[in-house]
Amino acid sequence: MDENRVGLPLGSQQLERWHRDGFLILENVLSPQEIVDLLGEVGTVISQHNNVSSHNTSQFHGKKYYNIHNPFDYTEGLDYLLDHPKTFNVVTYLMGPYIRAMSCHLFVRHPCRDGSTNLQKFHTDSGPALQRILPTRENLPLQLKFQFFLTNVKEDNASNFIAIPGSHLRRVEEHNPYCLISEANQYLEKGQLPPGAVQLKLKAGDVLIHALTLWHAVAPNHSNQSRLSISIRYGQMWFRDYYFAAAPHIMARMTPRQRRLLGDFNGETRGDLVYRPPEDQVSLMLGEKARAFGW
Ligand SMILES: O=C(O)CCC(=O)C(=O)O
Ligand SMILES: [Fe+2]
Repeated sequence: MDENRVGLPLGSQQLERWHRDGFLILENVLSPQEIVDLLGEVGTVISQHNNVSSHNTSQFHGKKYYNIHNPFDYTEGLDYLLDHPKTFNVVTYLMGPYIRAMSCHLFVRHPCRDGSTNLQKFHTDSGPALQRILPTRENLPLQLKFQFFLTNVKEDNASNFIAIPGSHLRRVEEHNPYCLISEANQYLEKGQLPPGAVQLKLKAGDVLIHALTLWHAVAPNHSNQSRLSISIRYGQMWFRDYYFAAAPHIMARMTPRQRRLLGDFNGETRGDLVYRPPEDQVSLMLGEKARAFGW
């Protein structure tokens, strides 16, 4: 298929890398002005969330590395990331139209020398059962995370996302309720990286996509800059949300597509099944791309 003619959002080499590695970096997604604006919004979120521990993960992850839940509660300036014109085509191309946004998190990674939190250990996302459901090329992904980087990560040990390329297809042999992977973490305990692990380098404005079964960890941050990024997790629509029931006043300000992504069917399910969305689901999510994307 001529992907330029039909406007497919990923080229065949990118798609190949995605399937092979379990992650993909989309470069220069955000414009310089968007980065400035989003950093301003992030400042608002950090100050307004006021360190209330039920609004972040600092009780589990510590004061240096934590995730702020649901930043839409503090500003409307991030709403558009849900269906950002440059990423949403990729989301729907990979996942299809029957999806929802399951979470939005602000990841705060301050300078920090030690490596003791679970985030810094190799893990998979989304729990021990999904750890045992490996993706295939033919199947739609169950979930994907899109992470918008707002600061540069150009050196090693600057809070890099560490990935083991191809590990999304590898079965984890043990059961750990936090999905920690001891066969990889034993290297970290010796101050080493496991074989094949890479500390990813990204620029502010790049977006990292990764599969939930990718073995990944976060490097310590020996730089003098906090690493800031915003993560949106998409799942097939029968998945649950993560800390993420958007309040009615937040839904009210959003577009119909953003509301639908947050699980609002406007009372119009087809039949009596909660996961069967209204007739316009495909056109709302894919618009004129529906046929080219195979729907
Ligand atoms: O900070 C990152 O880049 C990744 C965080 C992470 O792995 C997680 O929240 O599960
Ligand atoms: Fe993770």
